[in-house]
Amino acid sequence: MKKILLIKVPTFEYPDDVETTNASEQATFSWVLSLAMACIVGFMKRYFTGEYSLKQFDMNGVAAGKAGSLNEVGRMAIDEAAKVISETDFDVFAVSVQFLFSQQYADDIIELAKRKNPACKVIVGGGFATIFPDKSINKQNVDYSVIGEGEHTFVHILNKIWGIDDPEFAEKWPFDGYAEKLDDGNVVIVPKGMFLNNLEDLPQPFWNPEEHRKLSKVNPRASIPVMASRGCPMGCSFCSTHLAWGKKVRFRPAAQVVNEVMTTYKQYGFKHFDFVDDNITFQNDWFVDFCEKMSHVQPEDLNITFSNFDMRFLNESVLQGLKKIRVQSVTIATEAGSKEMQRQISKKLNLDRVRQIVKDIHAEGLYVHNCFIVGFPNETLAQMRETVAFARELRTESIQIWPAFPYPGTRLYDEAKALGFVTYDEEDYGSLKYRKGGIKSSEWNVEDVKAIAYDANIELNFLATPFFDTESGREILKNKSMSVATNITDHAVANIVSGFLYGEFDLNEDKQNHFYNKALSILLEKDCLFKRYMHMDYPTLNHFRNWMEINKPGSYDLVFDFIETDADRAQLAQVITASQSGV
Ligand code: B12
Ligand code: SF4
Repeated sequence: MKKILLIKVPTFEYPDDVETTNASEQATFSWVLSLAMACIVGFMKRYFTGEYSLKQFDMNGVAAGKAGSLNEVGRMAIDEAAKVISETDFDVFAVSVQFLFSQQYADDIIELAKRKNPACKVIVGGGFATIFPDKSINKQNVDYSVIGEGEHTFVHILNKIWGIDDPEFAEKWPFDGYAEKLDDGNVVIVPKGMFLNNLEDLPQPFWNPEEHRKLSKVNPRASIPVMASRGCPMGCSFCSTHLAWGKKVRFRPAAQVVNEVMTTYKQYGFKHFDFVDDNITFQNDWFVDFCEKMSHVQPEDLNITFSNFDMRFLNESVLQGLKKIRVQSVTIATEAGSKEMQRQISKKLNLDRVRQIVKDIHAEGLYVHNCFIVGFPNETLAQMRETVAFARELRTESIQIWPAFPYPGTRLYDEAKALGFVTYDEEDYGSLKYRKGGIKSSEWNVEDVKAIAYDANIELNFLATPFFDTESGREILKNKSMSVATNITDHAVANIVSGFLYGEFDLNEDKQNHFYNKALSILLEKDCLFKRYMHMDYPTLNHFRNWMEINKPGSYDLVFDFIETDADRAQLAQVITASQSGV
C-alpha cells in the first residue's frame, strides 16, 4: 500500500517579523476549504488504479476563527504541519500552494518532510509551480512541479513513481504540464500542451470529512467553493489566470454542477456556495440553464454567490436568472475609471455601458460590489482620481480598490519591470505583500497609491454607501462593520459606523456608546490613521462628533490635534479614557 500525504499551505502571507499595527495593511481572514485539494483527491479517487492511503491536512484551518495579526498564526500553522508530518507515514509528499507569496511555507514543510523520509517523492502544484516551473523544480527537495490545471497530471506522476501502467488513462489524457528532476539531478520541463477538454470527465470534488468537521465548529455558516468553468480569453494585463487554465473557456454540464451543490448540501449541511469562476456568464445559455435547473431544487436556506461577472456578458436574462436563485448581490470588475487606462490594461470596457449596467442591476433590486485597481505603471495621479470619481459616481453598495500588484507571469509585471518600477524583492517571493503595493512611478510612490485606494475604500464602503438608505442595507452594513471592528481591532471607522447604526436607527444607546468609546480610544492613539477622516461631512461622522462634544468634553480637541503640548495631551487623554469605563 502506497502512502500519500497532501498538504495545503496557508493562503495568507508568510510571517515576517514585522508586526503591522497599520489597520490599512491588516485583513480579515476566513478559512475556505481548499478546492484544489478537493478536486485533486476527487479525481484521484476515480482514476488512480493503484492501492493507496491518503492523509490530507489544510494549514489554513489553524487560522480559522483567529482575529488580528496573522503573523503569529503563520508560525502556529508551520508547527501544526510539522506535527502532522512527524506523525504520518508517507512515500509521496504533495503540496498545494495557491499564492506565490505563500511559497515559503511550502519550502519549510518540504524540508521537514524530506528530513523525516529522504526517500519520499515531493510533488508541488499551484501558483509558484505554474508561474515558475523551472525555479520550482530546481529547489533542492522537489521532485515534480505541476503546471496549472493539475488533476490528470497528478495521477500521471503517481503512475510514473509507482510504475503503474494504465494505457486507458494515458490515452485519454496526455502526460504534460510538469517539470521533473531526474535521478542524475538533471531537470526536464514538459510544457502544458492541453487542458482538460471535456469537464464532464471531472468527478465531484471530494470534501475531506475531517476538515469539514473542523470548519463547521469555527464557522457553521462557512461557504464552500464551486468551479463550474475554466479558462478566460480576455487577457487583462494584471491577471495570470490563463497560465493555470488557458484561454479557452470550458464549462461543466449545468446538471452536474447543480448535482454537486445539492449533494454537498445534503451530505455536509453546507448552506452557502460560492462560485469562484473567473466569469460565470461567458456562455449566457449555460448560465440561464443552470439557474433554471438550480431554482427547481434549491431549498429555502441554500444561498449562492458568484465571485465575478464580466459586464460584457451581463444582460436581462442573466439578471432574471440571478433572481430565480435568490442571489442578492452582483460583483463586477470595472478596474479603471478612465478610457485611457481601460485601454492600457486591456480591459477595454465602455464606461457608459458600465453606468447602464449598474443602473440595470439596481433596477432589479440587486446590490452591486465593484472592483477597481489603481497605480498601474504609466497611470497618473489624475487618472487614479478619475477612477475614484467614477466609483463614487456609480454609487454601488460596496467597492474594493487595490493598488496594482505586478504578479510575475502577467503583462503588468513585464511593463513595470521594463520601467524599473517593481518595488518588491524578486528573489524573495515572501516579500510580495500585495496589501503594501508593488509598483512605483516617476510621479508617485507606493504610499501615495495606498492612501488613494484606502481613502476610497473607507469613503465608499463605510461613509457614503447606499446601504444606509434601506433597512436591509443597514442590517448588512451593521454586520459588516462589526465584523471588521472585531477582526481589525484598530479600525476606528468600522466602530463609528456600528455605533451610528445602533444609536441613530436602533435607538440602542448602550451599544452606540460601546462602539463610540472604542472608536474614541483608537483615535486618541497618537498616529492613528483614521484621524484624517474625522473632519469629513457625513451623517455618520457628524453624529459621532456630536456625541464626542456632549459626552467627552475635550476629546474633540485631542482627536483634531488642537492641543499643543504633549503633557496637556497626555493628561486629557487619561481623563477621557478613565471616563469611558462604565459608560
Ligand atoms: C477564489 C479566489 C480567491 C479567494 C481565495 C479564497 C481561498 N482561500 O481559496 C479570495 C477572494 C480571498 C482571493 C484573494 C486574492 N487572490 Co485570488 N483567486 C481566486 C480564484 C478566482 C479561484 C481559486 C480557486 O479556488 N481555484 C480553483 C482551484 C481548483 O484551482 P487551484 O487552486 O489553482 O488548483 C489547481 C491547480 O493549481 C493545481 N494544483 C493546485 N495545488 C496542487 C497541488 C498538487 C500536488 C498538484 C499536483 C496540483 C495542484 O491543480 C488544481 C486543480 O486543477 C483564482 C482564479 C482561478 N480561476 O483559479 C484567483 C487567484 C488564485 N487569485 C489571485 C490573486 C492575485 C489574489 C489576491 C492576491 C488579489 C490581490 N488583492 O492582489 C488576493 C489575496 C489572497 C489573500 N491571501 O487574501 C491570483 C493568484 C496569482 C498567484 N498565483 O499568486 C489568481 C490566480 C487570479 C488571477 N487573476 O491571477 N482569491
Ligand atoms: S481579470 Fe478576469 S476577465 Fe481579465 S483576464 Fe483575468 S479572469 Fe479574465
